[in-house]
Amino acid sequence: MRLKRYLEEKRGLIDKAFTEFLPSQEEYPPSIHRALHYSLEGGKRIRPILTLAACEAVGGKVKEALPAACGIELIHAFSLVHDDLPCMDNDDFRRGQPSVHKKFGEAVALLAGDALLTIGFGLLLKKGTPAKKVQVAQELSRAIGTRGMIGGQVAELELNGKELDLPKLEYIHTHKTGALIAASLKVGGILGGGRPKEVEELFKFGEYIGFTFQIVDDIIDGEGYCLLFDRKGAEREAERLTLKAKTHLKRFGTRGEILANLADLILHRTQ
Ligand code: GRG
Repeated sequence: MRLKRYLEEKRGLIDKAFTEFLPSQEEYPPSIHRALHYSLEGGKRIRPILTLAACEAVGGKVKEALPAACGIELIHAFSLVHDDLPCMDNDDFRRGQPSVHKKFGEAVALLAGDALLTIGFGLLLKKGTPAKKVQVAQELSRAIGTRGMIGGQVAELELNGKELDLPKLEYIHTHKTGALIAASLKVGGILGGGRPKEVEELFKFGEYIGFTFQIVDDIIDGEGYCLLFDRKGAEREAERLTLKAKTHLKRFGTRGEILANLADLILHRTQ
C-alpha cells in the first residue's frame, strides 16, 4: 500500500514536471512536439522513480533530482522510439498503441528520438553544482554509448540467427537494459548529495536490478534466459540477483526500504 502510494505520488510529480520542462504540443513545429509527448504516454516511469528514490535514500530532496529524473525518462523514450523503427525491431505497436513512426511517419520519429536524447541531456544539467553536473553528464554518456545501451543493442542486432551463449546474453542484458537503470540510481545518489561510497553502492544495486529487469522481460516474453535455461531457472536467477542487489542497500538502513521494495516490484512485474 505504502509502495503504491509512493509510485502514484512520484509518477504524478514526474508527469507534471514534463509539462513544465517540455515544449507544449502546440508549439511550432507541432508535429515533433506532439510526437515527443506521445512517446512519453503510458510508460511505467521505473527509471525516474529509481532516481528519485536513490536521491531520498541518501537524504536528498526530490526537487534536486526531478529534472534529471525526467531527462532519464526522455532518454529511455528515445531508445524505445528508435528501437521500434523499421531499420531496428520494426514494431508497429508500443504500449498497446501505434508506435511513433506508425503515427507520425519515420522521419518525425527519427527526429523525435534525437530530440528526446538532446532535451534529456539538457534536463540532466538543470540542477546541482557544476561538479555534479559534469559527473551526471559523464555517467549518462557512458551508460548510453557504445560501452552501454547502444553497445548492447548492436550486440543483440548482430546475434541475428547466431547461437546464443551465456556470456553474450549477459553482455546484452547488462548493457542494453542494465546500464541505464544503474545510471538512474547513481544520478539520484549524486544529486541527492550522497557520499562517494553511497553512490557506488547505489550503482551496484542498480547493476543487479537492471540485469534482473531484463531477465524478467525474458520470462514475460519466453525469450533469452528462458531459452538458455528453462523458465524456472530464469526465475531462480532473477531471485538470486535481487538478493545480491539488496546486499548493497545495507548502509542505507530504513532509508533504503523503498529501493528494496522497488527491487521486488521489478522481480515480480508481469508487464
Ligand atoms: C535504439 C539507441 C537504441 C537503443 C535501444 C533499450 C533499447 C536499446 C531498446 C528498447 C527495447 C527493449 C525491449 C529494451 C529492453 C528493455 C525494456 C524491457 C524496455 C522497456 O522498459 P519499460 O518496461 O518500458 O520500463 P515502459 O513502457 O514502462 O517505459
